[in-house]
Amino acid sequence: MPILTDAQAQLLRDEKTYLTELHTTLSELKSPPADLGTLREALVRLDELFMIVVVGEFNSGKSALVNALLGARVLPEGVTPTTTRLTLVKYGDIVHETIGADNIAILTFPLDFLRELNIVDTPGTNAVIRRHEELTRDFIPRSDLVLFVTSADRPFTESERQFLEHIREWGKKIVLIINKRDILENEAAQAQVRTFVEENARHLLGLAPELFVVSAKYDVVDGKLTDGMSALNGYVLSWLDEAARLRVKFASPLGVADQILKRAETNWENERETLKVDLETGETVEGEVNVYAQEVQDEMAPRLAEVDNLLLRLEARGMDFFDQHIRLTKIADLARSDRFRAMFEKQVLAGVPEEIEKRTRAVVEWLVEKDMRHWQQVLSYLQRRRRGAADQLVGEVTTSIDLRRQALLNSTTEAAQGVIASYDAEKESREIGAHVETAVTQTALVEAGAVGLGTIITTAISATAVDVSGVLLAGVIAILGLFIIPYKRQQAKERFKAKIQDLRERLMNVLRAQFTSEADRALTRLREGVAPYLRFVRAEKERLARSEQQLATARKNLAALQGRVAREFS
Ligand SMILES: Nc1nc2c(ncn2[C@@H]2O[C@H](COP(=O)(O)OP(=O)(O)OP(=O)(O)O)[C@@H](O)[C@H]2O)c(=O)[nH]1
Ligand SMILES: [Mg+2]
Repeated sequence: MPILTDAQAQLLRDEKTYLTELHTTLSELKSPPADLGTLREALVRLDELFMIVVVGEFNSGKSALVNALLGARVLPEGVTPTTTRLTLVKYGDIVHETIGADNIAILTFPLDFLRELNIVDTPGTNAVIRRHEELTRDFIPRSDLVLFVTSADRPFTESERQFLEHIREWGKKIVLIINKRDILENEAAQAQVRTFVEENARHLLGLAPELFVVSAKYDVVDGKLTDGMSALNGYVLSWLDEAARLRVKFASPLGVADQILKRAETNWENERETLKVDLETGETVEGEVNVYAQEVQDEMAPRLAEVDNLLLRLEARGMDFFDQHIRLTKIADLARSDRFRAMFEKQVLAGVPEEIEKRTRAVVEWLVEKDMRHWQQVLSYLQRRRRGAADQLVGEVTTSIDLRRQALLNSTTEAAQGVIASYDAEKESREIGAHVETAVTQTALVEAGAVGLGTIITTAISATAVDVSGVLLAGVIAILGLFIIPYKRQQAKERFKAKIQDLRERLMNVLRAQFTSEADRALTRLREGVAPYLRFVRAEKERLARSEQQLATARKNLAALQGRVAREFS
């Protein structure tokens, strides 16, 4: 680095700080190691010499061109793909080649301008040896200025267009060189090629880059450069001007930062798209669970009401029975309580315990069926998401997040599948039914199979017991008809009503409590089943919100630095 002004020194420090911070941010955001490496190199490059990198398809004459600039044929030239490794030419008192880090050849050469500029010869692109192109491609971010050499006999090929695009993405300064001018027959042909290359380059790069038409082989006369090569040499030497060099030197790492940041932004956008699908699935699954909870809540009451109605009808039948049978005309029946009891059981009670059991069982089955159905729904959502996520894994760069998502979807769907596969509705109903039964028993409502009805009958009947013989003997039938029987009837009805009321309350309470706890259990199981995936989705959402912030800050700071560089070297 040449001597810097205070402002430039500050700018340099800020730029280094920025690149370091960006590196930290992007490694947090899991940018690919290659990108992070490139960023680190950009930082190191700030302290290195200005680097001119010569690129182009194999056989276009890159090595010949560097040789011409050096004024000596130190680099091998050849018609087949010749240059196999990156060769950095730098100043040295003697011509000497060593192999440095990254398998890059370091060639020292005693030429003054090399004290300020390094020149790099690269393996050609579009050669059968694809590794050559890769080496050169990966080196582009490290360059400050790119000399793009195309051969006059095949100017601007498709592969050259692609490669040029790659260089442009890194924000590098590009100079175009049409080599082997001598191959073209006349000036008209030269002009034609020049126009063709210029137009294509303008189209691709947005502006026409500087362009030289040279003959690396023949623009050397008596050891002196002529024509195009002489002009190109002048151009290279013009970079000895410090201001020009500094401008590119300062801007170059920011171009690299811009490109790597762009990749991270694109990656973020892709992740957000994926998250969108996860969020949708998460919402649908959560919605399904809530629908389940709501449905159970809504449908429970009418279903229990059906059980309750049985008791209400029983009450009504009982009232009727007492009205019809506690009468003077039925005094004979009344006198025989065992017969009265049998009639009551037949006309009022018949089938009620079985009905209650049947209805309760229906509630159990409803609950079990509902549970099953919601598991199946949840499973189908998860499966759909799993298929989508699996498709995404194919062919693309897989991140740890992708793998984690897939693992979670796998385990969650497997858990759901497991629940469904092992779902024995009958067994489930039996178990819940047993729970319900136990609960009902524990409230002492069941008595010899009948739901507390025995007690009811006993209390109701005993109220009707009439000491008929004594009354008859007293010969006061009128009193019996007018007062005692209606009183007994009233008493029986009231007691029966009270008993039924009590029974209804207790039965409803215990059934409601039992079914609610069964439903809660099923709901908890469903919630717990999908919880890991939902937690993942929430965590992803938070992570992406944080990275969005970090990327925005990095982007803003980059723009500020680029502005400062532009102003400083305007
Ligand atoms: N006619 C003509 N031939 C040239 C010119 N420049 C280079 N050549 C020849 O083109 C062939 C390729 O030259 P190189 O310098 O090896 O080409 P390169 O671009 O370095 O090729 P790779 O290292 O394989 O990528 C050699 O035979 C050179 O002699 C030129 O200006 N005119
Ligand atoms: Mg070469």
